[in-house]
Amino acid sequence: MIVVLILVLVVVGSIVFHLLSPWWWTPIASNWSYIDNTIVITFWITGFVFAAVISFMAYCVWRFRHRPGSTAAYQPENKRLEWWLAGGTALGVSAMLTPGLFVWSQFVTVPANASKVEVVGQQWQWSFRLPGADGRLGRAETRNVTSDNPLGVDRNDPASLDDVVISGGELHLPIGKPVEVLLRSIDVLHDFYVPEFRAKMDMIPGTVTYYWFTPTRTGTFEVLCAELCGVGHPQMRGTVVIDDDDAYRTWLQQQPTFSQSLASIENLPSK
Ligand SMILES: [Cu+2]
Repeated sequence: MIVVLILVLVVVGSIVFHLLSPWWWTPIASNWSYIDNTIVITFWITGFVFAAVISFMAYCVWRFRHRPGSTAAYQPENKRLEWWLAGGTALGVSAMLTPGLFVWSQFVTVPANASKVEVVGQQWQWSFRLPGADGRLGRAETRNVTSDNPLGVDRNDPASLDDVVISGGELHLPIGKPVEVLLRSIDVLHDFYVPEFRAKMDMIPGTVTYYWFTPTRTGTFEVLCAELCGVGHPQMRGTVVIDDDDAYRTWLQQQPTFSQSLASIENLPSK
């Protein structure tokens, strides 16, 4: 009887813990409520299956407990039951996977009016690059990386010169405007993750991955690296600030362009 009680407590305790848990999601700050919806669907399905399986176990332990004189029946096959189980499992798995396919296609279909921002991961800091007045990011290559040019921006590409490079600092973005995030790594795998944006993606050396989102709330948000990238991985934090339009413009005007930073480095007396 004690086993039955423990099994029932496991079910009830898990549901109560889920409902009362203090470790729920951070309040959302982007358009990706669809991603939350898919996770909620998964919680419902896995939660229902978990509760059903454990409750069935509890029932069997109680119903088929040992009684003197009763013997076990042996039933090696039951076609009907197997069809039900296989069909039910297929249905549950499809219900969990299908919404994800729709959300994924939205996640990587960038709206035409999205502005661009480049995020560069390296052991163990975040850097950012904005396209500047021409709206275009200049070419960048890991082989161009030097201490003066930490993102490897191509100096010979005219589109690079007005780019705004933020090396190891804060990224600001305006509220309510869709932004395409272009992800690059100059050493190992990283993953750009801001929990409030509900969006993340791996950054792979040698290629550019991307997604988009629209910030829906002003505030300061912490960037985490969501891909184990070496001993400094837990310290690989950054900051994204979502501003209203005025504050964003003020901030942007204070940022030096790539050509201005190059000029100030070349004018240093030590060079
Ligand atoms: Cu990392």
